[in-house]
Amino acid sequence: MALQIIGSPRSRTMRTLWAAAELQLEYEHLPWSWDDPRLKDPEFLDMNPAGAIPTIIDDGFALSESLSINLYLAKKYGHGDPLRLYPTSLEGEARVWRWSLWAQSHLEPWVQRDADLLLIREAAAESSFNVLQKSLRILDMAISKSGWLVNGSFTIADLNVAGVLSPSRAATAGVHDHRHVSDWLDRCYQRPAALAVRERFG
Ligand SMILES: N[C@@H](CCC(=O)N[C@@H](CS)C(=O)NCC(=O)O)C(=O)O
Repeated sequence: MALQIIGSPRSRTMRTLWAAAELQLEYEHLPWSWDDPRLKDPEFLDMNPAGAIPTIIDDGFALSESLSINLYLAKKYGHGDPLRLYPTSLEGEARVWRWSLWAQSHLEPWVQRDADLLLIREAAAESSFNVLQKSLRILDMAISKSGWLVNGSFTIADLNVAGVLSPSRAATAGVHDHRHVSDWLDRCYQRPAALAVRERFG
């Protein structure tokens, strides 16, 4: 097969699959996802140091960057009748570049924002989970002494801390790894007033 297109259609590879369809090209499609470990193999990084999709191999020539791939494919296969995807004049070609570079610099940053936000969210979640575990260890130690936070009996301190933690949050907070906290939280939420208010207000 002369042309290979590497990349899942659920990625920027869709741009290249679309161009290939417009150009009526035959190709072999390798639908690797953006997180496919093969993208970080040394042989792949030799072709595309960014380790990203789309990447094409056309008769042994490897190229990445979706818009440059499309310019290449259109120039190679799409400048004659009836396709006319690539202008034949110098000026027409310059305008095609102009709009492609404009999209890359003025629209693409907004597209990239989604991926960046995902990474930021993951990093923030990991960091706050670590802080949470440290806080739960502190709480566990405090409760281990008398079973409650202040004066050896239930006070508004227990209500406030248990109220912030709440059973639904506790389920995802890893509270069960902290034996005293887990037991104390159950005792707090089993109190008649806690049961009654949850029964009434859901
Ligand atoms: N500017 C590049 C962006 C390529 C890119 O970031 N592709 C994503 C998938 S849409 C990817 O493969 N990410 C994996 C990585 O960067 O490790 C293009 O237009 O092709």
